[in-house]
Amino acid sequence: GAAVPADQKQGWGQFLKSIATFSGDLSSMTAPSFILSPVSLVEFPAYWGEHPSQFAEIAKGKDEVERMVLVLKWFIGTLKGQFTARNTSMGSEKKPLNPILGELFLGKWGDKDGRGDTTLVAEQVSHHPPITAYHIENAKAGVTLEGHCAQKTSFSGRAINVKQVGHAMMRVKTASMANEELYLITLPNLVIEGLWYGSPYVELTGTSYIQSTSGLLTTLTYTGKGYFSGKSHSFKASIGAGGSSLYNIEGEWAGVSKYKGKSLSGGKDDVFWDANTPREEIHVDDVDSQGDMESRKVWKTVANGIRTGDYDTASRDKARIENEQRNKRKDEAANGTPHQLEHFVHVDDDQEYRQLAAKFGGKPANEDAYRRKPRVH
Ligand code: 0T9
Repeated sequence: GAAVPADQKQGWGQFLKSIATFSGDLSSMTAPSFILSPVSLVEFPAYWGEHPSQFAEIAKGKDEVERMVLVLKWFIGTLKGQFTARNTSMGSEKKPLNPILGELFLGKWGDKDGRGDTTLVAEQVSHHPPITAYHIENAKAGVTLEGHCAQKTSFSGRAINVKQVGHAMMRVKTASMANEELYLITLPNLVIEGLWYGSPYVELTGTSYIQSTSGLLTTLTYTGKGYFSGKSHSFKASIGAGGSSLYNIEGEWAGVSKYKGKSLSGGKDDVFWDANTPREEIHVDDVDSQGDMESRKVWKTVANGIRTGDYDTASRDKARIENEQRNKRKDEAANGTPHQLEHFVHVDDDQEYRQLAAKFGGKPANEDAYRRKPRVH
């Protein structure tokens, strides 16, 4: 295919072969330069916040049913960014930079029309395997999202199958609500296709859930081209209570989706979400005023090399960073001073996850979590 530069065809073939025989952590593999992204995986949690108005709006739902519909709308609204943004900005899915332990991505979406500020704190809480923890908050609205993400990958011969490990928990609490509502959000599986042509893209598969302490459950199923819908990037969602469905939505998560039948406003077959709604980019400090662990500061030289085609400089600085990291870990082991997380605390058995999983028969029954450390005001 035309996507692989002539001088990298051999390297790309070798890379695919090594994926086939390699099990586990793809992020640590060396890939041909044409497929490298200058962006670290620690930045990815920002996709959850790129529709800050929809995030804040969740709190405006007048009851638990409206709030669940709004949580689903916000969730669907994030998918186009999460899974097609690299294709749009760089022509294909690309291999992100593998974050170092403790790497940070900090930023915010400013207030607009009184919706309040939305802040993001993301931290690489494990390097091997790679795990990113994140916390997104709109304090004014009373909406918080906290979660972590890791991936388990396998190769099918044609595509890379990615199982997302981890979950997200959304908290909603407004003055008019007696209790905080929790929404346990599980994550869909991915298939990375288009590998043989050197132009990878993501398709979503399987099922994911949004499970609320209110008793409401949303079930999402994802399909691609050639499946029953015939269209890529498709989904169906059903919001239900105790086995009966209240609202059904279907369509394309990177395009338009509609209610099937009754909609929240009382209409019929109304548009649910139009993914052409512009995403709002997060605001991040200038690299030069960032702290030493902040992602764009850490990777400044590498990212610049990748962007300008100076791959020698990029790989030299990447080797320097990796070397420094190895020495750091050695020193920590020798001194008995293990790395400390800056913004998160690891919990082995997340009680909130356990309760919600039990309520809905969710699997697994328990999971670990990373919780934002209490802040001193
Ligand atoms: C959480 C998201 C995740 C991270 C990425 C699989 C992947 C790393 C994880 C799951 C976000 O909320 C959503 C979107 C895209 C996912 C990435 C797509 C991808 O290809 C990478 C993997 C590790 C690779 O880089 C595979 C090798 C590469 C040659 C394919 C482009």
